[in-house]
Amino acid sequence: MRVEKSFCRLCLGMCGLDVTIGDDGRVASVRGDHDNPASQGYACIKGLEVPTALYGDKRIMRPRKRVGDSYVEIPLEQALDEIAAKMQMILDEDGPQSLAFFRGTGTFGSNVAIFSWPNLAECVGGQKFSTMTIDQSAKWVVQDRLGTWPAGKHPFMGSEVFLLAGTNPLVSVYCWDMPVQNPMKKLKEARANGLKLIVIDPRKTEMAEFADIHLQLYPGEDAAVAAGLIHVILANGWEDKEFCEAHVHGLEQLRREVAPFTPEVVAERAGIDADDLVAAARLFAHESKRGTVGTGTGVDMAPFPNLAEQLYETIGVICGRFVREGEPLPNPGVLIARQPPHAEPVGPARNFEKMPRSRVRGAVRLMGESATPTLAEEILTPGKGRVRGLLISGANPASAIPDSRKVVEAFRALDLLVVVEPFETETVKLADYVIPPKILFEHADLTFGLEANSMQFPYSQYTAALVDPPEGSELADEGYVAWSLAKRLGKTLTYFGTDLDMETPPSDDYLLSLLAANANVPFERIKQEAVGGRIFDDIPEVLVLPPSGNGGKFEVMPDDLAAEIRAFAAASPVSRTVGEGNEYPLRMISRRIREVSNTSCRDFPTARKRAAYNPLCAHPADLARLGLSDGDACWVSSDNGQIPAIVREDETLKPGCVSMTHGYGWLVGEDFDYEERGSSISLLVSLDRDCEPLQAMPRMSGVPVRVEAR
Ligand SMILES: Nc1nc2c(c(=O)[nH]1)N[C@H]1C(S)=C(S)[C@@H](COP(=O)(O)OP(=O)(O)OC[C@H]3O[C@@H](n4cnc5c(=O)[nH]c(N)nc54)[C@H](O)[C@@H]3O)O[C@H]1N2
Ligand SMILES: Nc1nc2c(c(=O)[nH]1)N[C@H]1C(S)=C(S)[C@@H](COP(=O)(O)OP(=O)(O)OC[C@H]3O[C@@H](n4cnc5c(=O)[nH]c(N)nc54)[C@H](O)[C@@H]3O)O[C@H]1N2
Ligand code: SF4
Ligand SMILES: [Mo]
Repeated sequence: MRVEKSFCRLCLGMCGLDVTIGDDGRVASVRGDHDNPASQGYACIKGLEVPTALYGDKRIMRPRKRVGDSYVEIPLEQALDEIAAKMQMILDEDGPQSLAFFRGTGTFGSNVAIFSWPNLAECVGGQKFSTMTIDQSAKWVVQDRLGTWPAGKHPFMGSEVFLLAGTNPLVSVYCWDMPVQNPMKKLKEARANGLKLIVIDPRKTEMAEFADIHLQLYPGEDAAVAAGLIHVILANGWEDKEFCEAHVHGLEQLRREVAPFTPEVVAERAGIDADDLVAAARLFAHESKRGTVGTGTGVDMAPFPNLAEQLYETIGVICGRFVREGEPLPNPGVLIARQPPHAEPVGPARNFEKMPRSRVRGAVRLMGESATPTLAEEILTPGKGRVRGLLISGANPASAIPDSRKVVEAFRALDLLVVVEPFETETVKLADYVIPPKILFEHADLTFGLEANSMQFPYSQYTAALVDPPEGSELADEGYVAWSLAKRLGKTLTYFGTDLDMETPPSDDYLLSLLAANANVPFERIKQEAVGGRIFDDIPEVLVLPPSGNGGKFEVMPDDLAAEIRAFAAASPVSRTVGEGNEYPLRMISRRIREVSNTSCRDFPTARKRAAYNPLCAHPADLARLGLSDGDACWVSSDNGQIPAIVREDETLKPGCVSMTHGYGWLVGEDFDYEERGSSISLLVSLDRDCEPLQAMPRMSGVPVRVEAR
């Protein structure tokens, strides 16, 4: 028996763990590491059950090849030979655009894997897809057309005020703008130091419980609320005039476009109180000087995501809520050494206008990625460049992409479907080849993903591989899969600008050392000193420099945004299309729960016990009107499909809104029992209608639905 330090990789929290390893060399149990300086003992229920992930009966132990409706196990090298031969055939016949590489949230589980698929796509010339374009693609659009401040926004810790819209980090352990490790502790510390919180969410969430002001809006009305906040700020002169003068372009256009969004108009549209809106604007812009805005999936999955996201960001911009000249960066960077930035914006690059648009639907490419909502159509639409081969890593798109009926139909039409995946999933059921990878404590890793995402202090953790893969298994290193496919195709794989030696397979440690090539702390020192997680407080401060004079300006009302805000103003407000007398009187929103992560961890013991199926949560007032009560069986229908559910009464929801957790159900077309596996809300969402035209983002929140007794 021995106890080793490591970290969980089931979500981006990367909580520090004490891992107890038995004499049989297997992980016996884990617990939160109280000595870890970032997560400070926290680990959620999923993390505590990782032995199930490693040794449960849903783990795939050996590579598979599909034969008809069944599969056979084959050696890894044979699988890689056959996959490479099929890739080559597609490349020869149709060119690189016919190969697509899809990366999902499971690659957060391995910081080598995060880069393997994009790097492989690049060396082959194939199309890159990821879950980002069914998640928070609006954030990429906004960076590209508003501009950015290289020194970053005000950090959460030390702020007087924070506005959080459409995010619930206390459950999701995920937010771009708030430290997420042990989020409750961080929140309580910040509150004790005087932080005031504004939460904008249709549900009184775990986060909203802590809010000083909670604006409980209808989903899809964020653009109205954000425009209303800007309207009140500008009307009262609460903006940072000096900052706007120096760094903002288009303020007068902004003032003009938000003029119609008076508190009364916004209150009526969004179903909130006009006084609360004004109070929120006052608290944020007039009564506080430090603190900014953070948004989550709620904003980016509802209608008008680009507009709403950009207006929220604009609130921080006009109030100048950025790390300024002479101030130190909150995180000088451990793995990603930060250069001293100048105190000025980088103006909008509008790169999305420069890349060729997609073959179908004309969707833009963001950060070099094709739009995932168009993937099914890319496969189903004949013609040159049709996607014929799809290689997936760390994702379960047969369930996670909305409109799974269409997605599954498309996946069945592929000539080659490969998935690198440790567990039985819907996508595995469809795959021609399945390669199971080493996971968690079976491979070395770094907390690179955490630092790249939200780490607001100089923290890093390294873990070596602690245990061997289970006996009798043949599991792949994810870096090796990408390397050996590239090698078989006669290509050279590049990691962070370094061409790999294509004769000797790279070790995980070598790939991690490339990841740390620009680190402030040498990789060898991180390996030695950060095994239990460490805050490197000896890294010199990085101070923000004076403006160089060559900076750009934030564009707060470009023409495309103006067109969007006018279209939004002309569209029917949700408050007038919700409720009795409408064909679909209710609005469905997402509901993340601690027991599962998207389609993952569904088979862990606690999830099976507490959350085997996903109930339809609704406010008692709505249930009374529907003649339904807690525990009743019901149907939920949208204009795209119908799913079974069981009702759960929930007073935290805004009346008119219902919620269900996504990632449940099973493969479309296969029989299963709702009480065993729940329902897939993906079936309610359309990939064709109600999409944001620019990047084809479907309406995944605020979906109009009807609920009836079953
Ligand atoms: N209706 C609706 N649909 C949604 C959402 C919603 O809110 N509502 N949310 C959307 C969002 S935000 C996202 S990001 C997507 C998520 O979409 P996906 O990323 O496709 O969903 P996950 O279930 O997280 O899939 C991760 C997969 O990686 C596997 N995995 C775990 N560890 C490893 C590893 O170490 N290596 C590899 N290779 N694989 C591993 C897991 O077993 C799992 O099958 O779903 C989206 N779908
Ligand atoms: N336990 C668990 N953790 C997870 C995941 C999981 O599935 N389970 N998924 C992971 C992934 S892939 C991601 S991307 C992150 C997401 O992390 P978050 O963005 O924090 O996701 P949620 O917790 O779903 O919070 C979204 C909030 O938006 C609200 N909302 C819905 N519609 C609207 C709207 O129109 N406007 C506004 N203002 N709010 C709205 C919802 O009520 C909800 O409270 O979480 C990650 N962490
Ligand atoms: S929050 Fe839970 S699943 Fe995420 S890293 Fe921590 S223990 Fe793992
Ligand atoms: Mo996500």
